[in-house]
Amino acid sequence: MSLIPKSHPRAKSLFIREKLVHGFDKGLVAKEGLLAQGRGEAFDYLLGEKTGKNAKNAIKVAAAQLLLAKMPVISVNGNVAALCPKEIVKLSKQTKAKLEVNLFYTNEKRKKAIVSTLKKNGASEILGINPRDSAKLSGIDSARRIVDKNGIFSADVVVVPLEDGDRTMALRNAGKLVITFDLNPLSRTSQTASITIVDNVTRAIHVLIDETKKLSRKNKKELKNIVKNFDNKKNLSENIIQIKDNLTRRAKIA
Ligand code: PTJ
Repeated sequence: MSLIPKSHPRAKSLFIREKLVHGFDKGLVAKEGLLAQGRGEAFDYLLGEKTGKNAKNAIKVAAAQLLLAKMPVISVNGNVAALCPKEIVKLSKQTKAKLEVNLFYTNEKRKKAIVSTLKKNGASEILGINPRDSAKLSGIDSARRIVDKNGIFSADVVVVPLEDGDRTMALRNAGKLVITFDLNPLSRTSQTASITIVDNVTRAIHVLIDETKKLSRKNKKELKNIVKNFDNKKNLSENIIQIKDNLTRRAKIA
């Protein structure tokens, strides 16, 4: 039972934290994943803890891009499996994206726990677990270089939520379009991805699911028009300005 009263002024944030701690206790999350959440929380606070217009804009473009993809793949790590497993499976079904477990702090036991959680939440096929299907991504030294030849290795669009800094560039250099969720607009992943959703994955994933549903009625030409004019660097810069404006407002009140 949760010790957090629903009336607590920071209840929402504390519930997310609790999800991650439960995920750690169930063997899904790396210890370092708890710290990663802390860094995310700090940026979330500065962004105003809501899905702002810049995030909504990136989400719409990401939805269009996922629907245009020939072979989209969603990469799942420990934090994502703990925070939003049901939603990740839903997104994969709605966009016909494959699911692949790919860990930075690789660990067979944790992989199995993640697979079992995804299956409990409705996933049928999960890639990244059969060593016979593994392939190496070049330009990266971490365990994340080992990918599935039927998944990330062959994908044209890869979704990498809450990513450490070293893989996005390698994926881009391999010619893939990369979509990430990252609360830190300054991170290497944010700066090198093709589409960065600067928002808490626990909020943004719902908006992305709704958006893919809405856009699934559009034709290819209309989807391409949505993607065409998106400038990720500009969107990131607007997110940084959003933080600056929030701070300016708070400084005035104080
Ligand atoms: O499960 P593994 O072994 O693959 O490891 C996963 C972690 C997250 C530990 C690993 O990828 C890592 O160390 O990531 P980093 O380098 O800490 O980067 C994670 C990024 O995600 C940071 O920029 C955080 O600000 C951001 N972040 C953290 N929590 C959230 C988030 N972004 C969106 N939503 C969140 N809830």
